[in-house]
Amino acid sequence: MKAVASEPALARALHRSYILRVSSDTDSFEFQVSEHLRLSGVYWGACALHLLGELQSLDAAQVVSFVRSCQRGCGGFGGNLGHDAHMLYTLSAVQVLALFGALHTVDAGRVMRYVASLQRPDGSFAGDEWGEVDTRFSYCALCCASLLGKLGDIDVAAAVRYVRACENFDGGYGCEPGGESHAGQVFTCVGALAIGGELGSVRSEELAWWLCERQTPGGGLNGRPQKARPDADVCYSWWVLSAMCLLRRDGWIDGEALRRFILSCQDEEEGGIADKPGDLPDVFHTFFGERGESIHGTDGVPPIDAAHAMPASVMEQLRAEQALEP
Ligand code: GRG
Ligand code: ZN
Repeated sequence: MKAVASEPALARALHRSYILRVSSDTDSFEFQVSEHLRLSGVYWGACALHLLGELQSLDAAQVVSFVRSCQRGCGGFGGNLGHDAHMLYTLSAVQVLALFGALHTVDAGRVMRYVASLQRPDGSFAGDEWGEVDTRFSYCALCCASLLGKLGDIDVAAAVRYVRACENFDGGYGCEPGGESHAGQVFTCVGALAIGGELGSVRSEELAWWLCERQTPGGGLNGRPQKARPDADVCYSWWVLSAMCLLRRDGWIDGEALRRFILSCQDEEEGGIADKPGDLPDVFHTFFGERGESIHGTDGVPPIDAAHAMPASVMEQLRAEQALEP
């Protein structure tokens, strides 16, 4: 009898070991080059472990203590110890604390004073005190405020107005008004509008067409049509798919073809998922690759709250706790 080749599957045990290895091997190349964005690395790694049902493999007290030690006097968080506060790392900090059920260990009002201080009169948000404005930061601000149950601390109506001004003729969104549509920015804008309660303002049909045209013949997703070649990258499983889920049109993507592409990017020997087949894996693409796997509940990856970029179970717990607060 002929041997039947086994179906490719998510290498769960290998990915768990990979994440634990790169989180603890402080001499490794990956660890050294990600020094400036450690807090986001902790978020990607912890979320990836959570999706594998392995969050308990991390020392919660140690992680929470590290996150808290990155908080600066202004209330925001830096990417690592002693680094300047930035909106990106403030969101990562809040997400990691939420993941470990430790949001109560920070003064939410203080964090929100930092976030609100970066909102400008036109409703946009700067990333830090140096003033770069981008819809990524609008998303970070709205997501932080929502996770902390403090949307009332920022001007949500103005924030939503600014994001809507970044919509393009193709239904997509850019980093600022007039900026080219890019799947990453589409995620941040649709996520921001979802959190701000204005998902209804998205031109869903046009945008969902634009998003599903990001799927390449190889099954993977790319970020924009203007590329010289249709270069698929695993992280677009997050940016494209999450926006599609929020628009309730994720069925427009060929999930099986996407799954095959993601599985072809995993390192079958050492664990981890890379951006493209044959590249070296990293924690960022491992998390986003697992997310792509969660689309049809394949490989036991649990559902995700697409707007907050968090496991759905964590969001349910958080909302239940917030409902009990006085
Ligand atoms: C909590 C999930 C989460 C996100 C926080 C930082 C952020 C908010 C969102 C980033 C959104 C974004 C702009 C993603 C794009 C990342 C990416 C692959 C950029 C590469 O850009 P190009 O133009 O890529 O080099 P392509 O693939 O188009 O060449
Ligand atoms: Zn990528």
